[in-house]
Amino acid sequence: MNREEALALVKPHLTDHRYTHTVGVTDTAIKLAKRYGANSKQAELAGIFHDYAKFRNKEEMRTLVKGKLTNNILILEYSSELLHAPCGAYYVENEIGIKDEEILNAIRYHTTGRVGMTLLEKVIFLADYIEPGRDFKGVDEVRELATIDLDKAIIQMLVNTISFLMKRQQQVFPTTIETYNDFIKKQK
Ligand code: DGI
Ligand code: FE
Ligand code: FE
Ligand code: FE
Repeated sequence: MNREEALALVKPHLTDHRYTHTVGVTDTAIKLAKRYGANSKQAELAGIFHDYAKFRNKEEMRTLVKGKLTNNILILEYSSELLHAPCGAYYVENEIGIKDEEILNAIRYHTTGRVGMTLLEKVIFLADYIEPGRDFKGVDEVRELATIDLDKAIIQMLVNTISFLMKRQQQVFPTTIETYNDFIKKQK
């Protein structure tokens, strides 16, 4: 599947704003892949499809988690924003037909990360945060770090995200904390 075919498949599932974000993530992921030695074709497809399920019906996704994705059952106790990542991986495999487990994992873990992330997973995780359309507080510092050190950039991204959630007194999913701890441990 080439870029244009993939973009045409994802577009009907997204708003214009989310489609622009998707193209931004894709191009950022390709750049990060080239900089850090990941496969840029995998980065391209993972970027294009990472938010495939962003606007899927939440009840449909909760039912999917309770049925076929019971490994992810804990997310039902947290923000409904977490559903689109594992459910997206499932839909991309079954509706789009992508079978590359590395691409599917990059989609699956793009919101929370996980312990022991692969290079491709890191590339998508970070690209989602720093793509040019993002305007989070502190994003420029992460963009700067991203040119120098992938793991350091991800640590700063996680500090920002976890702090953001905590300042708003929102729940933080345990995997997000575990991901942060895993990166910190590996820095030492
Ligand atoms: O889908 P995007 O908006 O492009 O970005 P994303 O997939 O990283 O989703 C981020 C959303 O998830 C954001 O609104 C914050 C929310 N969220 C809720 N709980 C958690 C969380 N994000 C992380 N990383 N960890 C959480 O525990
Ligand atoms: Fe997302
Ligand atoms: Fe993200
Ligand atoms: Fe995204």
